[in-house]
Amino acid sequence: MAYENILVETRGAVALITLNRPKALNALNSALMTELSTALDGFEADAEIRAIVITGSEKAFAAGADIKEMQSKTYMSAYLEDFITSWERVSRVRKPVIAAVAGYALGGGCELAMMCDFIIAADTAKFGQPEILLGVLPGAGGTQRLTRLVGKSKAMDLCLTGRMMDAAEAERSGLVSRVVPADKLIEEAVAAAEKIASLSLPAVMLTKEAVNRAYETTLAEGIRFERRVFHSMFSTEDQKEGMQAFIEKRPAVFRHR
Ligand code: CO8
Repeated sequence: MAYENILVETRGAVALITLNRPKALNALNSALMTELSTALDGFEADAEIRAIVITGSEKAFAAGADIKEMQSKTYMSAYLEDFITSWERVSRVRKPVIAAVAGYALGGGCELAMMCDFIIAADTAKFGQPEILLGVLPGAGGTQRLTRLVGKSKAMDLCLTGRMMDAAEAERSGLVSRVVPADKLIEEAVAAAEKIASLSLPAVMLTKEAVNRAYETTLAEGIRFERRVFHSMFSTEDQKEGMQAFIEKRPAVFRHR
């Protein structure tokens, strides 16, 4: 499929999606988000793909939702079209998704990165929820996911002042998993994705599901879910192979089943 607002490529079992509206700092409009959803649908269904990286340009992961497209919306048009709900496809992807962020990740850009499983940031990255400066508030999970990730005080600071935080502050506060030199960002993110893609796909997908439970339920329920899933792992071929390989002191060859 030919895309106009994203670039897609595959590197073995890893899919790389690059947001590509350079003239608008990758501002997220409905055309781009529809293409992103279509690409994610395709990679989710493709058995050869076992991990996905989403990135932007050196200057911007994404500078937010497209303000020019959004500006004329009314309450009714936003409500009737359920504005943004269809933009959350990435949060429903079952395979692992890494955000590789350089430059601006603002507003919907920061929210999109937070919908991924984890964020690897270039040392040039700048995160923020500047919606308040536009007279609105974050609308794609910013007040919720950011608060869970960095805590109330910093989330309030960022959402109420609209200020940006740099990569070092983002790492310190738990928003990003690691910071790498900008010229190594894609290499590092793809290497992390390749590592994950080399592991047992059922174990990876169930690990993702179990970690996400931590955000949706009580500790006791989360532990119960983890225990049930852990028990079920003993039914997989990959568990037999992984443990046998350890005992035989050889690398495991997972068959993803
Ligand atoms: N929307 C539309 N166009 C944009 C956006 C945007 N969010 N950001 C930048 N652009 C455009 C500019 O208008 C400009 O276009 P033109 O050359 O035609 O005037 C071009 O990109 C380059 O931008 P600048 O000239 O402003 O570049 P600077 O380097 O001077 O500044 C900044 C970079 C600081 C990033 C600045 O562009 C900026 O502040 N952008 C807006 C950031 C913002 O407010 N983002 C929040 C938007 S609201 C939002 O995201 C709501 C969330 C909705 C949910 C989304 C679901 C995933």
